[in-house]
Amino acid sequence: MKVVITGASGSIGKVVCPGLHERGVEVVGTDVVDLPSGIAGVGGLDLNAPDALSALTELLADVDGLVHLAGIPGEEAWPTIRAANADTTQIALQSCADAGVNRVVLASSNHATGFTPRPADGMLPSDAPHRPDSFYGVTKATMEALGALYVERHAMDVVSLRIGSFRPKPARRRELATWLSEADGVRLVYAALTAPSPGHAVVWGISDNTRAWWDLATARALGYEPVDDAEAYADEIIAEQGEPDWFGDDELRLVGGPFARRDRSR
Ligand code: 15L
Repeated sequence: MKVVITGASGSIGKVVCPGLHERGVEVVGTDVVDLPSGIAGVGGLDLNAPDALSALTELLADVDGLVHLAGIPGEEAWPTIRAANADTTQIALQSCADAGVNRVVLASSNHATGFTPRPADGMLPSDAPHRPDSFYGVTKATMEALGALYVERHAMDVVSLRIGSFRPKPARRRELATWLSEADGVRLVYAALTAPSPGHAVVWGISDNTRAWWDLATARALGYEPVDDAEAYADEIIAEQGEPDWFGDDELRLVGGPFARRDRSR
């Protein structure tokens, strides 16, 4: 399998590119900045440039899939984040349609649903409706909607990953539930690339965390088998920050945690 990965120099790309390569996937990385050494591909490719569509389409010849990780990973002014996250997603999907690439994995985010409260009991399904907590979250909701459109129009398979907290290790109480380990991140992207005919699947991207409340059933249905559990860090985190109140504290009770604040103007 050969895949193009946008945002190859970003925090997720730097892990996923070598991780997929180790699994036998031929990886072609792209990024607006230079690529890290060891990642093959094209640096300096700006997906907002006027020739981005043709440049990416050309790169996608003879490729089996695209993993779109490029974008800004947090809140920004609307024109900036719309261009970086929403416009580039449309370019990525249209390039795939033009090049005949039928499998796309999109790096969505939990922040597309950030104002969603924890259910009184049970798990929150991965198709929880959009309740974005930021302009960033709106661009991720848009990303998922664009994915759905291209599945309908072009019979593509698009998997949108509502990624939690992708870090080497969890550091805050919220991350006891939302952590996605680096190794599980690679497992998830690999499953999204290889699952037979998912259509448009929207799945949570977290590890097998004991304290998770986001339902991994749809991710597991793709073949994702997470191995890591943030619980390994629970004693350390709780000793430092105190016992979490999962239904009282907004940072723990709402999907988007610190992003889901009503007092933010942008
Ligand atoms: C995200 O989508 C962000 O890119 C990342 O910086 C974290 O804030 C993460 O979500 C999270 O929710 O922990």
